[in-house]
Amino acid sequence: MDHAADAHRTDLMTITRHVLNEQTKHPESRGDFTILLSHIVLGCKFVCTSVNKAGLAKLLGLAGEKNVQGEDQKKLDVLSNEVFVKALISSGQTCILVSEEDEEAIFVDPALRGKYCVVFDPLDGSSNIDCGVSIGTIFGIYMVKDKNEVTINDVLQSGKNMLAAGYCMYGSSCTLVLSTGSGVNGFTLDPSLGEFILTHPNIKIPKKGKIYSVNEGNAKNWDGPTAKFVEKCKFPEDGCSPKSLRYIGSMVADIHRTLLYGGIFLYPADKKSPDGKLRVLYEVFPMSFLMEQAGGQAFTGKQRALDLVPTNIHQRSPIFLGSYDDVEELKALYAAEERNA
Ligand code: FDP
Repeated sequence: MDHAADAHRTDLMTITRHVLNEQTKHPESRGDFTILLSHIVLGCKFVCTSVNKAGLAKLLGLAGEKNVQGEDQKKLDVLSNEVFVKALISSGQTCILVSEEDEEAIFVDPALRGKYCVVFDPLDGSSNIDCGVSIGTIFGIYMVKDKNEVTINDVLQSGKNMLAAGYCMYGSSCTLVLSTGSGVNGFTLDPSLGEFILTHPNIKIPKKGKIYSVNEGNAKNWDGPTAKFVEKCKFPEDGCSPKSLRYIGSMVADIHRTLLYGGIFLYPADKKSPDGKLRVLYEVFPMSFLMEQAGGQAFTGKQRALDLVPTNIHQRSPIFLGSYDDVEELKALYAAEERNA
C-alpha cells in the first residue's frame, strides 16, 4: 500500500480550510472574509445543481414563460442572480452589490451591512445555456473604508484595488478558481461530499502559449494591431508553428483553458463596438486579477487593464489577456501603431 498517496487522498484541503489557512497570515483578520466566501460558495453550489438539472427541471427558456403547472418560470440567469444576491446579503458581510443582471447597484440595508463590495456576473455565457456548453459565475471583491458611509465610488475603483477575485465554471465538473492576492488556486466540487477540494494548487499560466481565442466573425471591423496580431498567430514570421484557434464563446470556459494551457484571449474593440463587449467590473477586472496573479498579463489596447477606473458600473472595455509573452507581443503592435500615428 502506498501510505504517502493514501495520506494525501484522506487529507482533504477544502476551500474553507484553505482560506482559513490564508487567514492565519493576517493576525488582525476576524474571519469575515471566510464567512463571505462561504456564502459565495453556497451560491456556486446552488447554481451548479440548477445548471445540471436545468433540462429536467425545465429551467431553460425565457423568463416570463409558464411551465406545465402554469407557474412563471425563472430563466437560469435570473434565478442565479436571486440566489447570489440573497446569499451575499445574508452573509452580513456586504454593503454594495453590483450584478450584471441588475441595472442599479444594490445598497445593502445598514442593519445587515459588512465591509465588502461584491461585483459579479451570476451566470456568464448565458447564450450557451440552452446547448449545455460550460458557463460560469464571475466575482470580484473590494473593501470599503467606512461601511456607514458607502457611495457608488466604493465600487468605481481601479481593478488593482480588488482584494480577491474568482470564477466558478459549470462544466464537465464544477471548478472554482480563486485568488486572494497571493497566487491562484483551483478547487473542484466533489458532489458526494458537497465540498470544493483543492485540485489545482498555485496555478501558473505558461509564459507563452500555442492557442489564440477570439470571435473571428468580427474580423472585418477590427483595428490594425488586433488584425496584425491574429495574422501573426496564423502565419508566424519567426519560423514558429502557427497557433491553434479555440473559441467557446463563454468567457469563463475560454479563460479557464487559457489559464491552464496558456495562450491569449482577445475581445477587442471593433468599428461597431468601440468599447468592446465585456464589462469592466465583473468580467474584465476579476479575470485580469486572476491572470496577473497567475503570472500572465491583461491589457486593454491602451493600458494595463487593472489600472482602468470605471465611471459607470456596467462600463465595457476591450480586453486581451493571457500568457505574458503573447500579451507582450500584442502590446508591441499597439505601441508601434501609436508611434506611427
Ligand atoms: P454571452 O453573450 O453568451 O453572455 O459577456 C458575455 C459573453 O457571453 C462572454 O461570456 C463571452 O466571452 C462573450 O460574451 C461572447 O461574445 P461573442 O458571442 O460576441 O463572441
